[in-house]
Amino acid sequence: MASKMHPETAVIHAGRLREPQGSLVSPIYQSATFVFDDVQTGSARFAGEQSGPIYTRLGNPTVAEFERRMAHLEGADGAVGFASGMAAVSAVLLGLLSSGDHLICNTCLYGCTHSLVSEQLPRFGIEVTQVDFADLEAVRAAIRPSTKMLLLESPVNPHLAVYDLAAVAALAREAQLVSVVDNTFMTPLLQRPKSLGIDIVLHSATKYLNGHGDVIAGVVCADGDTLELLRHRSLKDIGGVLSPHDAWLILRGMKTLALRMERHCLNAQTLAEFLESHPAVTRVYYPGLESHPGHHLLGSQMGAAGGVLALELDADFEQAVAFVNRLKLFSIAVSLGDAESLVQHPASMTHATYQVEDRHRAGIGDTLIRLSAGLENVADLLADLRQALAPLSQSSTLEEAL
Ligand code: 4LM
Repeated sequence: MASKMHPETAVIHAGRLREPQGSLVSPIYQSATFVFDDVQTGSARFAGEQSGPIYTRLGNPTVAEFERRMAHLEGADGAVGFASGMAAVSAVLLGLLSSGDHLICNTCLYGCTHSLVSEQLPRFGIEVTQVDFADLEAVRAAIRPSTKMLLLESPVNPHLAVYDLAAVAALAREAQLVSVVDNTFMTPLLQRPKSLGIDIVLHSATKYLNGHGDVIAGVVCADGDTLELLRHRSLKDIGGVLSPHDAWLILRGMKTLALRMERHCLNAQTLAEFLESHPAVTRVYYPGLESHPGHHLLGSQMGAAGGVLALELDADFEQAVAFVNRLKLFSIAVSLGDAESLVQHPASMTHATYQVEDRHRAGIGDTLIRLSAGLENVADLLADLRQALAPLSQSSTLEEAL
């Protein structure tokens, strides 16, 4: 039954907890520890000879329901929930790489993933090379005998570059490397990297999966022995455990994921088309636009273009800041994938972790502005953008007249 479910059904039903009272909605197992009938039972559970909960850092029924649902949706053997998206990223890197290993990752990544790979991993003797994954020959050339893993996001935070994941997976397989994709911007409803040959898929569940801006969480979907390493090394020993209450909130949020993604994508597409045609806007970054270099991957790699877009204005830094400050309906806040539309300035916020040269090399301009299209009526969002852009188009009309 489970494997035949459509994704819209699976976000509601896959891996459901069978609860003895028959409650429709799964209860929250809000307990740090679990009672054993006798010492033999406890010992058998610790030894892995008997299944059953022990202690929530080692596994919890509510968290396990979220993990089963995610594993089903991503087409993985299993999944492991973590306390944040960064806990999920670090669980993969610290759990699977060792001193002397080499990692190749994209030049542009979420700001804290960038600081994790560029500042923290070298402290543990893990070497890192950052390469633009648009150039797979450059990725191939960066491979060394000690290279173990490829890591990228697609679409990339914050400028929505898109990479050919099937080609990345083929390269990883050929060179016997583990491929890891951060699928946060897409969710498994819009992109399933494992179906393209990628080994490990992770998410910040803080974003679309939960969707309501009230939880910080992460999840890693993987197969076989890797799952065991993530559970035992990363979760048990490093300890970034997802709380049962937060897992329950994400499960509740996920029931509307399909509906929400549809509206996020529709709103983002409408905003991107409006902005692209506006005289005060010089560039719009959104894979749903024909002008986007990754547009051809829509419909094959990606089911839709997602709810995040970015733009550059025909304006200097102060004017760009003033534009953002004029927005009323878009809240100035980091994060994405919430019901509320959000706007932020990557260079000084989500990607402020970059050295200026590295940020420019990653394609993140000083005046780049990122929007997360929420679930509001798009006419209201358009009106907000229009009023905030108006002073800029008035000045460009004036310049043209002079
Ligand atoms: C943001 N992003 O961009 P936690 N992977 C990706 C992300 O965008 C993020 C994380 C991991 C933003 C947060 C402030 C692609 C986060 C990290 O924040 O640790 O759940 O996820 O606005």
